[in-house]
Amino acid sequence: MNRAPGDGLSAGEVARRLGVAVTTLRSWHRRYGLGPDQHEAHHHRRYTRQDLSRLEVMCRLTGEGMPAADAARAALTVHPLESVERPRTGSALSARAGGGNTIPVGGAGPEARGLARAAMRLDVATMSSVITRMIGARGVVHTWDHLLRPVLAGVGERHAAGGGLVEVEHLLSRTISETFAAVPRPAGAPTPRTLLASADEEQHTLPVEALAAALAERGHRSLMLGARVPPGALAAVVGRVGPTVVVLWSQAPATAAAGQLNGLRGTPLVVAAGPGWPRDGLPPSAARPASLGEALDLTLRWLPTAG
Ligand code: B12
Repeated sequence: MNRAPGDGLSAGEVARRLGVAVTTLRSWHRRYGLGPDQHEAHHHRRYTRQDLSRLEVMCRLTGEGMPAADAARAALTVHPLESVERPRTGSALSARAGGGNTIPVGGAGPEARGLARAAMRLDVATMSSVITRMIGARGVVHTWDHLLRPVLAGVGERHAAGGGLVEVEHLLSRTISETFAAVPRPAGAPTPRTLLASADEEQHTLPVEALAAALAERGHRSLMLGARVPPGALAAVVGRVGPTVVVLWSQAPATAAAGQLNGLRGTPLVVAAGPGWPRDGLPPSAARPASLGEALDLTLRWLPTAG
């Protein structure tokens, strides 16, 4: 949309611009007074640039996990209403913003709800800042378990229930990949001793990207082959690099042919990670972690202490 909001934007235009539902805008207006500043009787309300700025603050803060009432208060402080009486406080302000179109995150905290909202709005900047902040404050493993996993599982749940949300899933995945890749890799570390890959035809990679970032936090580089690694290619890299640890991710049984692990026999630690791998039929020496934390601990046990 090219028109500047000089003449005012309709609620639909504002909703599209901000990536929220029109019903959410109405609810923010009704509950918190974050509506169009100027309102002429018998005319549709038009949102000015000032109104839009206020709503942008509201979106950013709720995206970062701030409760809607607090975010509204902050938005009104940054860009106060000039010509309209500031509406109600108290019980109306403590109500939560609706929107209906949400990703379930179970009992996860406000950051997860904020990330889920930002993902629904396709708001990459907020997604990225929420994830980066938690990684900085709590580390990769905590961020994976308490922020990313609940939101990813919620996206999967919504998708399985009714299809759709593919664009949300893609953008969220890409943003997670980028934030993991931005975790600083230790400079001058020796050749990586850990090889990370997703199984043959396996497109899911985020869990191994999480492990690479968690290892980097502990001072270890790893070699990441990424998605859909054919067994021949995996064996070739193992032959060239001679890693101490190989982690192979399978998300679903369709990509979990046990034969892929055969070419890894000379590797001291082979980790068959992910829910795809069968309970039986894997080489007995293959480790089967139950979580990112466990996969990290297993791997670290085989690596020299990082200096
Ligand atoms: C993001 C995503 C994608 C992205 C992946 C992007 C990327 N770069 O990874 C894209 C869009 C590519 C994708 C594609 C597909 N996807 Co997908 N996807 C997901 C989603 C939403 C998250 C995946 C994820 O990272 N999960 C990781 C965590 C959140 O889940 P977890 O497996 O429960 O993890 C725990 C354990 O594995 C354990 N663990 C044990 N060992 C280890 C080791 C380590 C290192 C770690 C970190 C954890 C760990 O701890 C984890 C918790 O931390 C899931 C939903 C879900 N619930 O997972 C669907 C999901 C996995 N996908 C699904 C499907 C069907 C597909 C497609 C087939 C869709 C299609 N029709 O094309 C394709 C797959 C094609 C292929 N051959 O691989 C299904 C799988 C169903 C099944 N079991 O067979 C799911 C469950 C969605 C659903 N409910 O239907 N997907």
